[in-house]
Amino acid sequence: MLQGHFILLFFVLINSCVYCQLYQGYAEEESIHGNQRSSPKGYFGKSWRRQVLDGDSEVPIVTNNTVSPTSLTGTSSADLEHAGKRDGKFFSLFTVVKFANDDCATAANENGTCYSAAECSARGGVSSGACAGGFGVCCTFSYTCGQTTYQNSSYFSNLNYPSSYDGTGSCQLTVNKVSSNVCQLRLDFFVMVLVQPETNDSNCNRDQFIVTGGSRVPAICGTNNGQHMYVETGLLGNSPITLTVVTSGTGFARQWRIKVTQMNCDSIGRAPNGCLQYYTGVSGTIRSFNYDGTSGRQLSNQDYSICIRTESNFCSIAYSVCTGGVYSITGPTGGSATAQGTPIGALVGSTTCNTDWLTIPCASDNGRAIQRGNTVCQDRLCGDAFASVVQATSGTVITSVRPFQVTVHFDAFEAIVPTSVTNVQGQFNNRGFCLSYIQQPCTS
Ligand SMILES: *[C@@H]1O[C@H](CO)[C@@H](O)[C@H](O)[C@H]1NC(C)=O
Ligand SMILES: *[C@@H]1O[C@H](CO)[C@@H](O)[C@H](O)[C@H]1NC(C)=O
Ligand SMILES: *[C@@H]1O[C@H](CO)[C@@H](O)[C@H](O)[C@H]1NC(C)=O
Ligand SMILES: *[C@@H]1O[C@H](CO)[C@@H](O)[C@H](O)[C@H]1NC(C)=O
Ligand SMILES: [Ca+2]
Repeated sequence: MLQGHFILLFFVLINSCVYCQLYQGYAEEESIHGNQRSSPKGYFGKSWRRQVLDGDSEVPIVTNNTVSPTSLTGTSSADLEHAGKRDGKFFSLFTVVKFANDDCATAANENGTCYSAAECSARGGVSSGACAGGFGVCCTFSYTCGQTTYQNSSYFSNLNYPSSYDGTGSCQLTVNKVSSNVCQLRLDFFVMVLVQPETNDSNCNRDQFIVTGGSRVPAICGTNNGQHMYVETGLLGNSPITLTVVTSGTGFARQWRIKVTQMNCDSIGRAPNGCLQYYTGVSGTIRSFNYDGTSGRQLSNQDYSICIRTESNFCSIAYSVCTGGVYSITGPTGGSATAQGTPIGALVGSTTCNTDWLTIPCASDNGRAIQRGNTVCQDRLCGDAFASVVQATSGTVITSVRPFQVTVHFDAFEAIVPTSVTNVQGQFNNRGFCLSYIQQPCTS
């Protein structure tokens, strides 16, 4: 359609303007990637049929001879050549600006996709702010309950977002692959505030965020702003993935806005198989779902892996509790409904850690298989202090087993244990974990 307009415009110009006879409708093309302009692709005055590649947009603009292409952005050797032409025999009547459909920042500082204004509205997007040097609009695609998306980088929000939602319902977004080469979805929870888990066993029995149609994803609830998940869609078949937010009962202001990015099978940003969460970078922070250093409780029924990309020239990784953060995944013992019992410290091994634990392969306090007290490294860690040896306080845990991975196993119970019962495996008021990681350079 755009091209139709373009050709029409071209003829109108040719038939009505004096230059056109003279210069034979000389047109040129500018390429812009994001805000960077690359070399003009060359003149195409003789070639009237052109292909617009998927992933690109084109905007025809009418120019005078007074408009300098160098005013778009920067200069390049192509510009000099261009300027020479303009000053010499030829000058342009109009230009077709071509740009990639890259990420852009909207006026509200969300990530959008750069499209021409016409494409943005044709695809059902909302434009907010300019991109591609002003030739495109930063376009976002927002969906809410009961809708279906066929669009990469879609946002799924509660009804009337940014207002909150308070009620009972099941709100679903159906996500179709944009191409058969999509293997994963990345879900970014910019805002994710649901009812907290119930207080007996910390199960999500009122509200839940669930994913169906792809790889197994734990149901979550509570507050999960800033968390993310990868969902495997499978290469074969084009069956959609469904994102569902179940809300139950009134008296709580829910709010969510989830970005859904489709990942190509061969994308370098793709998470390795089996990783619900995937982090890159030499250092960072990993947290359990519904983590909140003061009030959030660890969610029960969680089984998933957090993977960290091994950066080049790094051979091991050190984890420690985040500054000002908490770590409590089992313990303390002897809790009651109202009082915390005695802290149990760090516990290790599969005999002790048999309800809720983290698996960090060959975790040790020194990065070697034999650690303090001549004990061997441990795979399973639990308790209310984070260490690879049994001790009262948290320490640093190092492993050189690659790929770097922390596997979470939280069972279905967080019993408030009656005082009459001996609480062998204290599971009371657990808050989950926040761990900082730093990759350690290889030493020869
Ligand atoms: C064309 O040039 C005139 C001045 O010669 C200028 O006022 C006008 O804005 C220009 N039009 C475009 C589309 O650049
Ligand atoms: C936008 O994308 C960048 C990188 O892709 C990311 O770091 C940032 O958090 C995103 N922000 C929003 C609001 O989407
Ligand atoms: C929590 O435990 C109490 C006491 O056993 C029970 O009465 C109540 O129904 C339980 N609540 C839930 C949500 O399981
Ligand atoms: C979806 O958009 C992201 C950028 O936001 C891009 O990295 C990814 O390749 C796109 N996916 C597909 C299937 O084109
Ligand atoms: Ca538990």
